[in-house]
Amino acid sequence: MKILIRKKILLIVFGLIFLSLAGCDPPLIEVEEFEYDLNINIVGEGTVDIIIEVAPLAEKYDKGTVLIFKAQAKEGWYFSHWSGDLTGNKNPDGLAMAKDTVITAHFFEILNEDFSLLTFGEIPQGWTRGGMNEGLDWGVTNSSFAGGEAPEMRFSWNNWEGSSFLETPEIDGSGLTGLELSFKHHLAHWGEPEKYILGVSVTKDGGSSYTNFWSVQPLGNIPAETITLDISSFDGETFNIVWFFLGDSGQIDFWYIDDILVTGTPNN
Ligand SMILES: [Ca+2]
Repeated sequence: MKILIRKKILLIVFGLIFLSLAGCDPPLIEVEEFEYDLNINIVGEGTVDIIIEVAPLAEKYDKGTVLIFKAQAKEGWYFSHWSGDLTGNKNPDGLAMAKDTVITAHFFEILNEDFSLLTFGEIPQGWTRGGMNEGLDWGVTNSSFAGGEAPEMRFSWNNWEGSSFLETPEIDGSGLTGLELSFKHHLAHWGEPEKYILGVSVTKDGGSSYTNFWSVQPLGNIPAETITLDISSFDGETFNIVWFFLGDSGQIDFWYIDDILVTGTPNN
């Protein structure tokens, strides 16, 4: 959003008031009013409402006009802070117009991954994959079996026995409480029951230790479903989330995952 009000100096001349006194110079009074540019920039996704405290909403902001800015994050996004002529993280916050003014509202996501804009076999930037076959059995594919919109993430069968994982970048949970993870998934099973485990774990020490939040030892196919997990034990922490396969990869066909979302509530 960008609001541009052209700076203008109004020179109002009151003059030529002729009094009845012949021969007097006419009195000249100059009144200057300043009107300033206001530019609002957005980083991330959200909007900024402007509330004017002492003047009606107008096209131009006079010197001294008090403006209150209210940042409103789009769903799944969070307000972080102001920068420019307004700083800090108070919301709403305001200032009195005293010069051309530029403010930036910063919004952030915790984690919101729908795997869009990726091509076959890729993983999102900053994510990692590893384990058996160097994790190359994980990759984006142009389908929607997990219940989201194509493309989606897919773990494919192979003929090794062991473990393989897909891991998010570091997620910054500082200043957040009530963290929750949700994702869609669908399992296309292949062979014998109970030959492998699918799971989700979280680590805050770079993989030295993991906390398991969900796992299943499938007996057969799992229809598309959404899994929601309370991961609030990681409130305020910096952490990575890991999806893992453990067991005989010849017994699975494909595991599809989509629409991974982490939400929480800001402390301030
Ligand atoms: Ca998707």
